[in-house]
Amino acid sequence: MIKLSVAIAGENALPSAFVVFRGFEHSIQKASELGFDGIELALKSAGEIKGEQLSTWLSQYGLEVSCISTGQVYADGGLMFTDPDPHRREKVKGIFREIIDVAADFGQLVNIGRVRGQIGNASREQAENLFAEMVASLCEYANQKSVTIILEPVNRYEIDFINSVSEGVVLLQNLGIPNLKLMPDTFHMNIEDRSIGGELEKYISYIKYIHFADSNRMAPGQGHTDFTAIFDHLKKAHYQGWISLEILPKPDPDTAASQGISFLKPLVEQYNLQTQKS
Ligand code: LER
Ligand code: MN
Repeated sequence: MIKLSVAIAGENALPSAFVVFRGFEHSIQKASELGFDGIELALKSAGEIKGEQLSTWLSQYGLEVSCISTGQVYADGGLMFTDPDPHRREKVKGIFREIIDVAADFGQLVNIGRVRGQIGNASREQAENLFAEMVASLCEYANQKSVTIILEPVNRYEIDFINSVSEGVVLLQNLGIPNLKLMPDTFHMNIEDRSIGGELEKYISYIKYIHFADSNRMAPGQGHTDFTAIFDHLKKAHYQGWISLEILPKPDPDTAASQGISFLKPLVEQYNLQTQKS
């Protein structure tokens, strides 16, 4: 079964936070009214939200947390796993541990996107070692709490390593950590990968969660990505899990979200009907 989610953040999220709606309660209500099954919580720190309050809103509006995403940890102070400064790496590790604690109660998935950082002036080997060290430590912590960490390949114009899904797969194969999986994003895949549906199908065993945005980062249906073909590949691969709408809030958040859900809902309903039968 596929469930649909939408990316949201708190009211004080940075302008660069990559979400459709802002303000936790408002966003949860909107997502519920539009017919989403869940919300993807974009946090800069665990302190932004109280668990009890979140539980109340989720049960009031009948939604789940699909995952906690962490792009703002990077955007908010430039913290990153590959920072050469050990103090800054400790800081980002602490923030991530607290976010993992939240995910233990909500969603059991935490993403690593841009926060992996850049290679920058370091060597690739140096950056990859720092990245691997941080990921191993965080996955060990997350494993005790039944949380899976999902690494997002991000296109070359935003980050300078782990751009394609196939690169992500090689990295996962090298690291061999059971609770480290991939979170492909169709927008980045359109730039970096050989194909979208084909690669998703090929690497499905590494994939735990998918971001959906069209080629222009608008709602699916507003660009030239062939989502029907993507669903066909996911069906062949028996994908079960979340698809999360991570799009530009344009022309405005309400329009973007309703364009997204009205395009995706019939495809997901059909998918779920057909996959239940088979
Ligand atoms: C985060 O999920 C993402 O896709 C990044 O491109 C945000 O800039
Ligand atoms: Mn994404």
